[in-house]
Amino acid sequence: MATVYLLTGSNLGDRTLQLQQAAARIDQQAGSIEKSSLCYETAPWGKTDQPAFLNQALCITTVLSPTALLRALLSIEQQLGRVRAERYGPRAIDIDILLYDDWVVQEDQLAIPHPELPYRRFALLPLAEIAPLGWHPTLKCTVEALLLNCTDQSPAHPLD
Ligand code: PH2
Ligand code: MG
Ligand code: MG
Repeated sequence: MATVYLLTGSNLGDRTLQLQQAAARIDQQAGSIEKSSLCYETAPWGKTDQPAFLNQALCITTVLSPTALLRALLSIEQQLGRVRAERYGPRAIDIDILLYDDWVVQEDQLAIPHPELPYRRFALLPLAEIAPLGWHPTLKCTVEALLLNCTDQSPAHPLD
């Protein structure tokens, strides 16, 4: 059984509903949700002329391998109506694998830890809420330390 941290995100349509639907399907189809962060409203990163995102970090336990988990998550994105368009562009739902135990995976379609995690406050802030002591296996530091050292200062605020 692996412990995995995911990040869900949405900036099109009913963002709250889509994060809720994604979490429900992840729990049914990908692994059992053990912890979830608050939903954070976050400024768009990478391509700034698009609506603000809602992002949420989830901790799941799963028997799926990283590749099988990726397939399950892509299927859930499709079930929720995701249409793949431009890189970093707007999306109804995005589900990314941030950390998979202390595994390092480098394949064509899958890199774990998520390569951009250290540079993204919108991912580190919700992740640090549920896993401050989560371990980054290549940078050899905690999530808390990544957040402290993150140069991205884009606004991100928890919703209650
Ligand atoms: N996802 C992206 C690009 N930019 N910005 C925020 N705030 N949140 C995201 O989830 C996000 C983004 C590509 O996956
Ligand atoms: Mg993403
Ligand atoms: Mg993605």
